[in-house]
Amino acid sequence: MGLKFESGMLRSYFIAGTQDIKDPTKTLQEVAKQAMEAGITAFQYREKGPGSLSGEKRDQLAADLRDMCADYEIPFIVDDDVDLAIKTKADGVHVGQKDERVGKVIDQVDSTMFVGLSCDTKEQVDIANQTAGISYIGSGPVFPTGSKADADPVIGVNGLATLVKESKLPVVAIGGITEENIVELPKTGVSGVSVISMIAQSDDVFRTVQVMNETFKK
Ligand code: TZP
Ligand code: MG
Repeated sequence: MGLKFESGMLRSYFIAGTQDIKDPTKTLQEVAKQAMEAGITAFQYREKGPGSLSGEKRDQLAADLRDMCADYEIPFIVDDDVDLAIKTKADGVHVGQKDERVGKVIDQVDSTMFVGLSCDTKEQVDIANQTAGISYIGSGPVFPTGSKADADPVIGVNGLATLVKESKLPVVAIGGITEENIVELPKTGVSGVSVISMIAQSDDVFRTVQVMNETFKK
């Protein structure tokens, strides 16, 4: 526990909650374990939107996923819930611009927990550059996404490249990334990609993770 942040963790970053597993024959634990076995470099637990769990069920699932990440020595990151992050001794917590203010989150967590922030404008990146305690930025949606109902407008590959240039922090791309369009992303300077459906709905998780890791080879 308490893995120290490094930008290599952003290479193949899988984000998911129960709502993202659409195949009724699979569980999130099964898909997450396959993804870890295949070599994802980070996992974010994001239980949000229609079909998501709450209360005791969510807490138990978070604890299970936390343990799994520890076994595979990859960071367990909690989306937008500082209390859950603290309770599960998460390695990191990720917040968006509409979530709890990032300054407050940085104050609440101890220095061993890293903080990620979503930024999709130059102004937001500038503020992140000046805020001590942020480890990385997530930028997007790069392409149209079906996984977030309230997603901001698409920024495109050029928009992403502009934000990377502006950022002093490592950037991970998010939103609508597929095995086809991922090839467009290394040239933007991002450290890697964060994906929901590309893995959660993959017909071959091993192949998918391999594509991610090959695209962002060390
Ligand atoms: N934030 C911006 S886009 C997005 C989030 C959480 C959803 C990404 O999901 P997908 O399936 O990889 O497009
Ligand atoms: Mg959020």
